Amino acid sequence: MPTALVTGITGQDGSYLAELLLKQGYTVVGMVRRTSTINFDRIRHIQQEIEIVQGDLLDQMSLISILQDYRPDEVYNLAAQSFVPTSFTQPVLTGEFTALGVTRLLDAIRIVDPSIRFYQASSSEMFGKVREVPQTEDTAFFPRSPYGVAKVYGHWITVNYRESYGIYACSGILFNHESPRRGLEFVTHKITNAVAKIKLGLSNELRLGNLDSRRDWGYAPDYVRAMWLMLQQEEPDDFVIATGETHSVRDFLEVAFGHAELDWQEFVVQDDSLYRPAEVDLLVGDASKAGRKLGWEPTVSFAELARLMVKDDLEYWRQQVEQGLASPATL
Ligand code: NAP
Ligand code: F7E
Repeated sequence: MPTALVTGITGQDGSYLAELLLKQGYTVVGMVRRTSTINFDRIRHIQQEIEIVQGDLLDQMSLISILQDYRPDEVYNLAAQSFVPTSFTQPVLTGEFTALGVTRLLDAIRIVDPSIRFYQASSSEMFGKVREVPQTEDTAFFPRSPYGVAKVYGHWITVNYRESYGIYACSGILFNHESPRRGLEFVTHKITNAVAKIKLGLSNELRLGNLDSRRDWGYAPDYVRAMWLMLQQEEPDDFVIATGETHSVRDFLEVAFGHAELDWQEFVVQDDSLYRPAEVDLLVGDASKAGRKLGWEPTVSFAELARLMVKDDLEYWRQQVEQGLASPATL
């Protein structure tokens, strides 16, 4: 049975990827950083089936030791400081995790076993102020945040280790992908969580920043399938993964509030403090290369994505109310 090491296993994508790899018969090793309180919410249901090991992208020796101890066939590097606004307030830390962390891991692979296959979680944020529409693997990068800049570094160091040392290293340029497991600070989950609370009388306001920016939003479980497919090919390569559709934050509000039969305009307050120093206005990806070479296609539509997230948040908050943990009185 092959062994896969997943960094960032406690995150949205790490948890879905671990599920997929377990189904494929892999031994799954998840790297987690040391925290004073355990944050395994997204992997609790599979915790008994995976091996958890402590390590940190900031600590080179921890990476080398993990590779020596577990001898993985594949490494998926999903760990990062992934929230764009935090990258503006903590740009150096973001560079350490999200950029240099990739080099630390690639160098550990080069030292321990260069036959290990490597996946790097690159991002559509690298396109930033887009040079063409839609964006492909050949579109020039123009990042608009310290996060985007760090991901450009991670992308090119992955390409460089492939070319310099012959490592089977792939960079997946993934556009935004969401799910009920998405962090609550990201705009889709922030919205669907607010829809549920408003519907149940637990809240009456949602503060947001720029409603005009457009994103290509897909469903996270579809996107982790693409990661795995990239590492099963004869030759390593880089792929854009996207739905090919773009929608504004306003469109998402319309659909998400609509699913709960609410009018978003009655509840949304625009808050200047939530605007970013530099914005990415329009993203839409062309995943035709992934379609051709990997046989990959998205399966969940924009409206369905919003619906399933609203449904999950409604279920969560209903349970909280039933258990007396939340009530309209606390509004
Ligand atoms: P996420 O939910 O924010 O998860 C990030 C993971 O990285 C968490 O498990 C976190 O651990 C871990 N981590 C952070 N710093 C670390 C460090 N120094 N050492 C070890 N682990 C560390 O992100 P996601 O949405 O699953 O995204 C996965 C990856 O894809 C990220 O690299 C992200 O930048 C990239 N990406 C995401 C999207 C998207 O739309 N979701 C699109 C393109 C690319 P803790 O639980 O301890 O915080
Ligand atoms: O913002 C606007 C905001 O934070 C989307 C990460 O996974 O995807 C994600 O990055 C848009 C932006 O995602 C709020 O200005 C308005 O234009 O959900 P987001 P992101 O920045 O696109 C990429 C592909 C990654 O790689 C990243 O790791 O929504 N927006 N009002 C808001 N965004 C947030 N978070 N909160 C607001 O209140």
